[in-house]
Amino acid sequence: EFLLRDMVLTKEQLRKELPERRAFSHKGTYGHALILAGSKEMTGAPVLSASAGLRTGCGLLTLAVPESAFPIVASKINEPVFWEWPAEEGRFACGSHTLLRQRIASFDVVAIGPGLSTWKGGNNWLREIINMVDVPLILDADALNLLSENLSILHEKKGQIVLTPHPGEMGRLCGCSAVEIERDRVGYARSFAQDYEVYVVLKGTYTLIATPNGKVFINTTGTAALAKGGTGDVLTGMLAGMLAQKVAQDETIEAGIQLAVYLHGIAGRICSEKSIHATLAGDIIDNIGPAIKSLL
Ligand code: NPW
Ligand code: AMP
Ligand code: MG
Repeated sequence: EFLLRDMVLTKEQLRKELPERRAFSHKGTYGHALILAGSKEMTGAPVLSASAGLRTGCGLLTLAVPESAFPIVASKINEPVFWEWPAEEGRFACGSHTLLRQRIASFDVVAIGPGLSTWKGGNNWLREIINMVDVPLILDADALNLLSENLSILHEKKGQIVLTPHPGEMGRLCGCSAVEIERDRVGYARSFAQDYEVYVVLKGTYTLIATPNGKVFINTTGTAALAKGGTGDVLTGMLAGMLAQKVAQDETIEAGIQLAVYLHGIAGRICSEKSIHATLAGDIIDNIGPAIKSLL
């Protein structure tokens, strides 16, 4: 019981980790995040992730979407800079390797996955990116599905990696069912994190954060108001937005991951005060500010 209490994320511990907002600063002080998201059929997910990232406080955010989805996505949101990615059949295609490598090197954090969909050759596309990125890399949603075709590409990583599976995605990664994952959440998250030396954020009613060195933290701020399409895409954006600030200030990513997960739950709780049924993913984004404020 004592051990369990130690693992639960608390307000007292996390409020010290909030990135400062200093008077003498500018957008460059707070980091530049890159999010690769969307496909022809899923144009909402990139918008949710990008808005959530900016609301969480990063200074700059670039949103890369396949060129086929670009006009729709760009018409929905003003704040990110866009990267129109070469597309094949509405999905991300491999571009010029040298150009890609050069451009990707300028970000403080990269997130891939919301609304990507999956396609033949997608695992190779992901492998190229894993090989190029030496800053923290967040893999979510379809990036996890592409990854599960061949997990060994994780061994080619150059920087720290954060995976954010829900139990269904975790089951695909581990080659078992979501039900089996739910029976031993701590066990699956901890072993995967240690075996592949990555952070695993196993989402659910009590989201777990397993670290590469075997620690596990539990978040209890969530609410069933979050049980709605798009809330995971919001979490991915929040992780990118938080880690961009942490990395720009040269700090470890562990506390950044904890903060994003904790605040996502608090934003959900604030929404649930109005209605636990009617909350939309976009409402979670609108309440990131109040959630941060509640920590101060
Ligand atoms: P079941 O059968 O429902 O109980 P998928 P996805 C299981 C994008 N989105 N506990 C679930 O089980 C995402 O970013 C785009 C237990 C089912 O088998 C992705 O790119 C939106 N089981 C893409 O859609 C808004 C759980 O997992 C499977 C579980 C597909 O993502 C929506 C479902 O997962 C969406 O975010 C739990 N807690 N959670 C947009 N507006 O553009 C899930 N499962 O097949 O990976 O589908 O998560 O919807
Ligand atoms: P995704 O399935 O990727 O859209 O992610 C859903 C998000 O909502 C994750 O952060 C989950 O932890 C959270 N969530 C979903 N249902 C609940 C619930 N009943 N209680 C707490 N958090 C939830
Ligand atoms: Mg998701």
